[in-house]
Amino acid sequence: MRPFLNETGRIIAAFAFILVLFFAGCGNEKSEEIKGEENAILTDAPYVPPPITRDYPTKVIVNLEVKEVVSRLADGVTYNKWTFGGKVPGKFIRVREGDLVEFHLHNHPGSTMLHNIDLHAVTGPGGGAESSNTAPGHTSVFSFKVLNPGLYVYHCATPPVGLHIANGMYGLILVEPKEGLPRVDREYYVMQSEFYTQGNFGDPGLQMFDMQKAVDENPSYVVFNGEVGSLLGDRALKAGVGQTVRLFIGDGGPNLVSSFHLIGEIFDEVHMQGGSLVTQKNVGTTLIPAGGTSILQFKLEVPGTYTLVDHSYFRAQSKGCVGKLVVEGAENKTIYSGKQSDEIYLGSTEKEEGNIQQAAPGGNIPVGNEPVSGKQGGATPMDAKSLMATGQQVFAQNCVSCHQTNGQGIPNVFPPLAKSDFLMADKERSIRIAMHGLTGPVTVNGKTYNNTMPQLSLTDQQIAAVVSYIRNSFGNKGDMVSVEEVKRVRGK
Ligand code: HEC
Ligand SMILES: [Cu+2]
Repeated sequence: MRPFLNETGRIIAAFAFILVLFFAGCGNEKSEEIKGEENAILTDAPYVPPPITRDYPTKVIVNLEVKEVVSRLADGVTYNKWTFGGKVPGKFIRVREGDLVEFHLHNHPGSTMLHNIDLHAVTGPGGGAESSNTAPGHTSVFSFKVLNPGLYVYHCATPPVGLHIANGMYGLILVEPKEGLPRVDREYYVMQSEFYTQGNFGDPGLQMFDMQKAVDENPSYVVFNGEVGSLLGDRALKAGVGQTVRLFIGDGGPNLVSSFHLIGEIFDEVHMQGGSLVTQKNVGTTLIPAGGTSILQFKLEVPGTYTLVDHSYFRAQSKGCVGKLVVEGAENKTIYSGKQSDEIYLGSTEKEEGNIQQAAPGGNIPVGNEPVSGKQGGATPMDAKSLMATGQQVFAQNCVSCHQTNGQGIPNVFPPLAKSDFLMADKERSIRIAMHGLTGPVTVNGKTYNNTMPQLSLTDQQIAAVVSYIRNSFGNKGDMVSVEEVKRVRGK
């Protein structure tokens, strides 16, 4: 009798059998069976629920309460925030790819509005919005299977949607991939957003929503985690040298895109727009869309304070969008030295002229009309031109913040140096002021100032330069001050 299959036939059969097993295996993997149930752990920013250790999907029950609460927006400033869970941004939700989420949205009986939730992690119409429309004092329940791993924004989508978002209704949901995320030492939750208030930035009291500013996309506040200073002082994020940090960043908007930057650090890995892949490495500033996210990971090599900003800089400088990460641990001077020296720099043209002079036959040619004479105890003697150049720099670094660019001062606060009768009347006194600062009432050009100028710890050479400079700038005309004169005043 012939064998049922010849040899080739047997090989083909075996191969087909393996293929069948393979596809069966794949199929199995795709539809992992949901086992058991658990209540989601929810956290307020900047904290994140612990990583998921399960290697199977489960039913996750989320209970989230919408509440309208008057709370701090900045020092002395409050706002009626509409919240998912009592704070802005809303609670962080962490689930695993394949989980079945049973969402219970509670609207507090004290609410004035209907609210709902649109989670960008949902596959289904409205991201859950229609199924979750909830009147004050009601609870809605709906379920969804999280099919796509990634970091997603959720927000209220009750019309007018912009208003509900502007009042604080947004948060993040992380869908961890099946294989989990690589372990890191610290994870934090930071969400940027804007507030449109009728008052300007810092105007005290309870602030009302300003529709026109919102339409114009001109917020009074741009903040991290719902208020100015949420990540400053005691509330700064913390980490240690050698640690790896992961930031789950979101942008609630409602309008602005964030150019997110961490001053002094580089993002080693970026999941652009919060997707499941590391899409870029070694990034300085990353874009986060309104209603979008980013996952950023970096290792800290050097201790110190690092600053989180939206690099659209006036948002950081004038609207509150700034936070800190404080890193403790041992210095590593080979990576970052800190300041190694601070020397006087006279500008390249000065130097070149100096070289030419030295090369010129017949010795030094004095530059400027009032050379400052003398043996100055080791310090390089400075001529008038050098004194003025150095003085200008000392002024720019030490005085301009108060006395202003053209020495005009600020009315009632900082007296003018420009055409100041007080300054020009007494050279020695002006040296003493640059040396020790000044406090108590002074009259400058007929106006009385009673404020304090701090001691600035300048060297004698810097003092000679800056006093020479201010006495010969901004319309002032006087004689130069030598280092010797400064030393004499110091000795008194
Ligand atoms: C932090 C602000 C601040 C800085 C920085 C500062 N000053 Fe002043 N300065 C003041 C104030 C305030 C007064 C008036 C003090 C008072 O009321 O007693 C003053 C007064 C003076 C006066 C006398 C009043 C006048 O207008 O002639 C001189 C001169 C002067 N400063 C020079 C300097 C120089 C030079 C520097 C930089 C090296 C400097 N100041 C840096 C705040 C400052
Ligand atoms: Cu709402």
